[in-house]
Amino acid sequence: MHNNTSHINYGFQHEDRPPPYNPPPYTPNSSQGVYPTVPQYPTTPQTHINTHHTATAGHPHSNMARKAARRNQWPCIAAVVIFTLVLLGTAAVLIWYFVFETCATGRRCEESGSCISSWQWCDGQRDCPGGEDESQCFRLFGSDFQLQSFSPKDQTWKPVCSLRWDNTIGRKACSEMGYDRADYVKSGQVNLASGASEGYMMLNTDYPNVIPSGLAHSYLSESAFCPFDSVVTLRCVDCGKSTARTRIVGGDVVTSRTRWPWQVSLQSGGFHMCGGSIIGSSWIVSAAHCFQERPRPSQWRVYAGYLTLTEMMFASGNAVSRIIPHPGFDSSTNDNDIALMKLSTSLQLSSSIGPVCLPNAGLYFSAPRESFITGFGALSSQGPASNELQEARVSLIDRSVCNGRLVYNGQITNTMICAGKLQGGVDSCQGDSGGPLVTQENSVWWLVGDTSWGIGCALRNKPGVYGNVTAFLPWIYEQLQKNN
Ligand code: 4AZ
Repeated sequence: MHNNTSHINYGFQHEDRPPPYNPPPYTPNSSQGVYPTVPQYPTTPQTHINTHHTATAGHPHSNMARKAARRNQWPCIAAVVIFTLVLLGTAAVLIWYFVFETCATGRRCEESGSCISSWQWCDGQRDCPGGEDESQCFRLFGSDFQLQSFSPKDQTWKPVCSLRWDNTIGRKACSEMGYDRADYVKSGQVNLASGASEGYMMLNTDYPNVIPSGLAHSYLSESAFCPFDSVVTLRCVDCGKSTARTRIVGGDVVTSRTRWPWQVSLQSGGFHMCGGSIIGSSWIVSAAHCFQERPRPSQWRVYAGYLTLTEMMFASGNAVSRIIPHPGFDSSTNDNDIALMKLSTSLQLSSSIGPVCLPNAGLYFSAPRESFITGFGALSSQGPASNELQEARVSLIDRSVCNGRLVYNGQITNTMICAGKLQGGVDSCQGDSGGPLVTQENSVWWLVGDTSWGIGCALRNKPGVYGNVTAFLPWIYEQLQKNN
């Protein structure tokens, strides 16, 4: 952290359907029109036959003539039948191709590649072999953590009515989102203005008197309203709690363990290398570039709950079981500079060791929002790591400003956020990488970014650049689920 003295977070919104699978939008009315229709042909050429009959009736040589006529008809009938069959066959192949090969009205399963119709996603039944059609069917919305469920019928997110909702199904929903069951906090309720949503999801009347198996989704049905307009709020992990008051000046030594309880030091060979943020009792968010040279979990220890590197020298830290760098990380541009670390054993959460919240859907953080960066990084460019944890107040900087000719001249991608001060003087620096950029909203602290790169430290027009956590949420939740 440089203490002398680099947006708009276009906020990940889970889009309109469960990420990370984004097929083309489903349009119930227009979809019928795109099927090739089967042409309607008569199955027997009756007019033709009748004509022959009437023409030959009552003729003296009628028997022979009729036989001859019938003989003459056969090629005709055969031709029509063959023609019809060929047409039907072609139509069937075209329909099959359209529905399954282009998967235009459905979505594709990851491994098998088979096409599943869009209403089969989030219907509570596993249709894909990997189960991804039922994998991201819940999300949390807004700073009050409203639970939303993906409606297969309307292909939109809908709030969940609190009627009959309990901790059993709350825990189930959190676990399906990727959170550790042990981290579950509570379910609550909030009153939405009447008609605030275009529809709701409600627990079936037989809940909880059903066998407690299957996905939480399979207990939900569409509903036009919620009794008392009461919808579910869900806390899957006790995140974003800090004793920090936001009125402080930038670039200070942190003297309270309960201020940034999610800050960790990632060490290799006994040296502080990078920062990280706790997001769950066994998960850390950091930067992908931290693990390029040391990709193996056994090469790392994670230190949580400390304010100085000296204290850590007398502690053993936590072992790491998995390191998952973003597959799209590009070391030449620093695009997608984010990684997840799973700990071998979960952390004992307390007031000095606790997770920061991942941004919920519907949360937009835009310039010049006040945010904080923390870390054990260098106090000046090329300097040594700081023994003490430092914090600094920065502002989010609009991406178009940060991409300006005098600033980063187009190098800031959608997976990046700039924060700092354009006049210079306050910034993150070497060793702060992977650490948090956080902001407070509704008394909760949210992880906006992970420290990634910059030109020098605290230079004028060269603010710090951070990974845009909002942009990575589909990927993050996918990893949490896979490794739950
Ligand atoms: C680094 O090398 C680094 N000024 C981190 C942040 C910044 C620069 C460099 C931002 O880890």
